[in-house]
Amino acid sequence: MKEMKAKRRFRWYWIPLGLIGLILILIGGLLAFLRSMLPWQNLLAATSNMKIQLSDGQREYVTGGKRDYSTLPSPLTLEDGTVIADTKQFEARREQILELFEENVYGPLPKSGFETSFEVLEEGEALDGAAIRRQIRIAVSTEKGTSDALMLLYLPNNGVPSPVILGLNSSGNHAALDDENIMVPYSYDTDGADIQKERGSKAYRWNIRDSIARGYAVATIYSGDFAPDSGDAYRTRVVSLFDEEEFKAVGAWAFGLMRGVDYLAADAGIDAAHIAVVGHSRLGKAAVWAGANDTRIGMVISNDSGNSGASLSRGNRGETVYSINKAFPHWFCSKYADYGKNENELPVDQNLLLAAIAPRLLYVASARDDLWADPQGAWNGLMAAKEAFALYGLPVLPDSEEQPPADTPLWCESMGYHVRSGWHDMEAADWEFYLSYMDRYFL
Ligand code: GTR
Repeated sequence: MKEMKAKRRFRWYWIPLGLIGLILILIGGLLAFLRSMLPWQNLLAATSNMKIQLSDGQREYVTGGKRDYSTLPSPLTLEDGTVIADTKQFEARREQILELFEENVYGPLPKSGFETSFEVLEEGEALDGAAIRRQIRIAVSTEKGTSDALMLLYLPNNGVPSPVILGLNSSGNHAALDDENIMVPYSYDTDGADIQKERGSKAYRWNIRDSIARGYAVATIYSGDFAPDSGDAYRTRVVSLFDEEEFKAVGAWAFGLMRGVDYLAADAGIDAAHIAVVGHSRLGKAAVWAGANDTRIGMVISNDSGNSGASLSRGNRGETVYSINKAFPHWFCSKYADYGKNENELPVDQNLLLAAIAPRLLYVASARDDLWADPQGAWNGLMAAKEAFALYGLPVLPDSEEQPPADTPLWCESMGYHVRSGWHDMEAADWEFYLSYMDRYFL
């Protein structure tokens, strides 16, 4: 009798059942936690980071429906209702826009109190004689010290000053092309890295061979040489030269791009009137911020720059101001986090930053499956920026609530847009559009 009772008390399947129950509770807890951070629509968009393909219905759920743009600021209408009527007034508005972004999003960008110097460390023929490779040490100094970065530059070997495309990379200069002469960047962590294997591993992202063949120089610098992309490490390089607490990683990358422009504008092999800046994703945010600030940059290319890049914060799709500040507090000034879940209170939105690039050329590119970066929000950002370009008498893209279909670029004399089919990346197909656009409208 006693034995039977003991048997009833314990059954073997209680263990798996208990485990399943525990797992369900944990999953439920995790979902509740995630949901407290982001709406389902945005959470579903995050699956694009794992390259999980959504069905058409799910995609419609993520991207469709009404977006609240009722408080979207306008580039040409000030808060008090004043309408900017000419380009002279817009120049002042542009300054105001840049200040608002310093104050609320990216933090201050140092404009004085430092010196930049250059040293060509290495030079040689490359790509079977089609190019000249130059590697340049860019040093920034203040009274607090010096911080350096290594620029890799390929120029067409054609004896004429070339237009150039400059961008930061996140995988090291040596990943940009399979060329054993490429030096490893100063701050690149070589611990456990197989440099030989990494050489050229991101060549598709930099398109150097093809760009050279088409007459364009390409320059790239490792973003970590200006600010390593993590926690407090972002403070260890160029940021450490300034006392400014709110000089953060995206600001340091934009500052770095501008120091790259300092060099390029002085290199006799470069046509300084035709300097384009490109950036993918987080480095696309930096490219847009640099491009808005630095009028020496003749064309800005945003590749999948997403939230805090070309995509509007209002409307709240994909990545949000809340989630980006939670995940990457070292990217932005601390005040930006106050607008998490509170985008409508932001005195700016990304359309104003795009407008600050006018009348220079602006190209915004998205990828169809990159829902986290909110392609539709980038299109809406461009649409809400274009009045600034029109003010300069430039033709702008026609009004449309819908972005164009995949792989069908829309171009005009002031701006270009395409949505490439595929995932979050910068690929040969993107470059094909960029270079063809540049052939036609930049040169
Ligand atoms: C994501 C981040 C995006 C984007 C991206 C990237 O994790 O949420 O804002 O910057 O990284 O840089 O690839």
